Amino acid sequence: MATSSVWCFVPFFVVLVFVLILLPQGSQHQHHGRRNQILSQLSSKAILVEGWLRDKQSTTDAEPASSSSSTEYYYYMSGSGNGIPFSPNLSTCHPTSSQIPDSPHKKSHEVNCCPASPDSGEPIVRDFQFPSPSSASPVRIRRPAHRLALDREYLAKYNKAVAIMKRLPPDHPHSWHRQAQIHCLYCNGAYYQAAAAAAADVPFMVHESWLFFPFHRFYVYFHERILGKLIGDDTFALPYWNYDSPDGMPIPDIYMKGELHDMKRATRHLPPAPVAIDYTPDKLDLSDEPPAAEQTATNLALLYQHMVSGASKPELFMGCKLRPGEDGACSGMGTAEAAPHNSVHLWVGDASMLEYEDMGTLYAAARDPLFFAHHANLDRLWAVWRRLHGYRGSRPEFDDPQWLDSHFYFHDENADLVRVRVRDAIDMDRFGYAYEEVDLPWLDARPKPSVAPELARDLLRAKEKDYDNMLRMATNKGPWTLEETVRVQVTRPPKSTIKAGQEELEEVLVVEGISVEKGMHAKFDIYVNLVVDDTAASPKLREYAGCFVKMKGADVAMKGGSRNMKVGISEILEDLQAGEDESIWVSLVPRGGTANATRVDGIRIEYMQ
Ligand SMILES: [Cu+2]
Repeated sequence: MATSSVWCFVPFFVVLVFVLILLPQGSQHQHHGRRNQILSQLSSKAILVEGWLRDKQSTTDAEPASSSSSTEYYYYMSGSGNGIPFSPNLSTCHPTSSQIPDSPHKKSHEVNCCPASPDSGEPIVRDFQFPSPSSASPVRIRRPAHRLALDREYLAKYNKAVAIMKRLPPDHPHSWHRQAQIHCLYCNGAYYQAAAAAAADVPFMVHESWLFFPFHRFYVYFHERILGKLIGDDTFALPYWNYDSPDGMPIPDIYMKGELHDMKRATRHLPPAPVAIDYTPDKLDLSDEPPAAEQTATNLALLYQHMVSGASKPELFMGCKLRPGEDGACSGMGTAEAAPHNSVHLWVGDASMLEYEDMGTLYAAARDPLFFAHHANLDRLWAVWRRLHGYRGSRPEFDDPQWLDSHFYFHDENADLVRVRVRDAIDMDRFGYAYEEVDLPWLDARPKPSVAPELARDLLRAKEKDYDNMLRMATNKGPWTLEETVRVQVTRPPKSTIKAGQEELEEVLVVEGISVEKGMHAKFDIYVNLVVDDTAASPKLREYAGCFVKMKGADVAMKGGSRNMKVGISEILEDLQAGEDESIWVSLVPRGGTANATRVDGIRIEYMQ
């Protein structure tokens, strides 16, 4: 084993020597820092590679790994982000800011989520292994939180586990503090990417891309096992906040007391108010808060669009294909990350706090115990989405090694630092937990058009004349500031460009180059062929295609800081009888008080396989 390890390092050192020779010799000053940076990247990587090899050879029952050690070496040889795995460099942990100084509205504030003794000083104990199904450990059943109010035995256990966690020394990997900081580390850009030397200072982020669901699955999984370990109960399971069922929409009562309570929440959203999955932040006029029944209907209709109709393809549901380095950067959240994820975070957070703490901002969200119930439900919705869209077992949404071999690090219930890969996140059944089944009322909540399609056609034609001298001239190219609704006529690509296998193609509306002033949250809704007034428009109408929601603190964006939002519209066009039209009207309707901080570059249509 020792001999083979040595041989495996040969290519690494050859490349190291090459890198040193090839680094430009001119302007020494400038390059010196860069070179040191690269060197430190390489040496920290060497430690990881060593750990990787050791594990490969010492474990026989490990998952068959498609990412071989040679793939790891490929990092240095390619220098590009194509086809290589993607991970954070733990040795680069640094303080970051939650709000950025150039915001005229708010001051920046430094956030340091790094542990006092860095994780990079710890050995990677092993690669993730599933709990053995043959062992005596039973399946943990995650139940809907709103049904647990009377289960005293369970509540006592859950509260006790959280209490122990909160009293651990703050630097212990199992402490409540460190558990919450994980979100800050991976979401506020506290690590740089490890993938390529060229990416030395590109932040590693798990939101607004295809990493969102896999990362949070592991996060909740380890948190749950640690809680169980602290009370010596290997059946302990977290509850889930079942806000996609009418009875489960308010903040569950069990999170209103004891260790599960958090003071920093919006007081006007406490029970029995149902969650507003279409939440409009900064709404000052409380008098027009919809009745509970109406809010419930809105939530279900929105979920239908975000889970089914608008999310028929993995990229639409899960987010854009993030790759290493600046060139591989993308920032495009999936439909479910916009809402319910972001919208529910903002709805729970305390709007009187600078950043809507705790839940409304990334760095602080996981300080609220409700965070884990929120994310357990998202985890469950991912599993439901897979079932609905034909992804069974370990069939991946993206058959792409870059995604499958992307990895993160967590402390497990034994406080060992473990490396987890996206490919291991896919098949939920192997994790030893399951969700208690509930009805999915949103499956039947397919909305109806606001007016009969024939009438809508006439109304749109009349509007077309109105807009003739305005936006039609601007075609579909911005930029626009969303101070008011932007209405644009978007030409559909000619049918002749659609290739074979037409049934499988989804027509996708792409809102491009969304930029939000740093430090601000933002929301706008997207409608197709909207004929009613903006104030009457809601997700209960078939014309609703989706929304864009940005949480506070989600500012360490990718290159250029701009984002895309993609939503599927094939079924909407069918229901609006607009499937044969050459163009459609798209409305971006700003919601909340921060629209003047939101800009959009353009809107187009693409077809997605
Ligand atoms: Cu979250």
